Amino acid sequence: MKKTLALVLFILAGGILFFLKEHYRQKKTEETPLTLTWTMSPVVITDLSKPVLFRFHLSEEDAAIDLMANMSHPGMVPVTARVDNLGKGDYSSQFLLTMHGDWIVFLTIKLKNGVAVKKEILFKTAQ
Ligand SMILES: [Cu+2]
Repeated sequence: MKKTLALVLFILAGGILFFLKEHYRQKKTEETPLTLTWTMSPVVITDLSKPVLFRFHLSEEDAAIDLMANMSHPGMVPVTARVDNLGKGDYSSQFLLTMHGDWIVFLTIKLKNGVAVKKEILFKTAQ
């Protein structure tokens, strides 16, 4: 009888520990911020007739990224472009800029867990 009780308590304690561990892990994942680094090529944009290549690195692999670029002033037609997944958290996209000045790239990043994160990148052309 005592042995059975000890066994039940042991299993119960194990269950509680497992629950706490899972709960803690989930919470930690939600609080982990998504990091994004990026580069553009060319670094100095002078010629608008050639596309600009953007490379993104995310702390998350295999995200689905929607890209829209627009200028900081109103009245422009936004530019959209495909974002390719290069693997290991690397992504790339290239598109033509329609005007010199200040640009904003809007990224909508859909993670594998279904969460969507929005990021913005600011850059300007040489003129
Ligand atoms: Cu403009």
